[in-house]
Amino acid sequence: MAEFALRGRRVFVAGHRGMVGSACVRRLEREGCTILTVGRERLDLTRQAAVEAWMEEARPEVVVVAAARVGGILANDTYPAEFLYENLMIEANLIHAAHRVGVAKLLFLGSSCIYPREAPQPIPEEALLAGPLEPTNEWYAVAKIAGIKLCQAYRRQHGRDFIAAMPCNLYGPNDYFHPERSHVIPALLRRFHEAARRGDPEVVCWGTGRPRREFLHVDDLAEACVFLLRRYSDAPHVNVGTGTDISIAELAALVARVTGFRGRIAWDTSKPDGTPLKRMDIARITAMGWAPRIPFAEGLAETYRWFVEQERVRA
Ligand code: GFB
Repeated sequence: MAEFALRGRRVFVAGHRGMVGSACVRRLEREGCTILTVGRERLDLTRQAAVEAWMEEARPEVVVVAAARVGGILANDTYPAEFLYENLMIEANLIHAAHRVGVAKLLFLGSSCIYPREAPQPIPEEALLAGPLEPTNEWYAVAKIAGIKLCQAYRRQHGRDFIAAMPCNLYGPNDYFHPERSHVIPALLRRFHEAARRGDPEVVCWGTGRPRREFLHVDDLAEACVFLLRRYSDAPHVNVGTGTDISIAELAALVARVTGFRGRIAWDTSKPDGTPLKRMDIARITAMGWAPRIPFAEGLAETYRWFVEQERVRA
């Protein structure tokens, strides 16, 4: 397949202020393309007419759909309407508008939570829709599955080069470090950091600590996004991850070390565990020639330094 050239193209990164979108912008800056972004104060992506008008004016040739309502296990479980409605609207508006203005290439980003709760490990792309979803994030998952299907539908009916990538759990700079609403890494980095500074004897984490998760640094994902934009043009979605996982208890111990917390780690089992296992099979993307580069311990320490610096600036 001939490589899709990004140089000189008008590339719209939807969601450029988020962790994924900002990493894509940083990575695309090295590609010699014109990066288009728009803030939420100027464009509400859940409004179809506004999205269509913006796309007609901006005329992107490439679109990266990194905009989404995201959050950790508790946020997903607490705000099902927002997670389903907003994600459906954002992706439907962007994908349809991209078709209307004749976008040459679109990359849609989903999540490993699209797979059935009891999917075989490691999870191959073919496991999609083969069984019931994990209840804590089925709303988000259903929206993301619809996004994959929208890409496939526009490809099939209109010949559009719309592709989809499914990353595992992500972390890195520009993550959302909220104690309740965020994903496990930013939540624990904040909690352990604050406990270490106060000299608390104990930190409480959620669930049993037994679930296992696969974590990819967002800069590795951004590298994969550029790789797929250039080299991939097919209907099936593509898993993006490291192919390895760790237990949440192991993660908590690592976070304790990184943040200098020396006390006890306790587990609040009234909080949900979520999917027990969700390690992805990354054979498809590795066969194409992509591999993750950032070792987890290094990425975690760097993310912690980023967080500490943000806190210092804000104080
Ligand atoms: O990162 P997380 O919220 O996402 O939680 P999921 C991962 C695991 O960490 C769960 C445990 O087993 C949590 O119970 N955990 C322990 C904690 N302490 C904490 C804490 O303080 N905060 C959080 N958030 N978790 C999300 C989906 O599921 O994964 C999204 O809800 C998305 O839809 C994302 O797909 C990638 O991996 O469980």
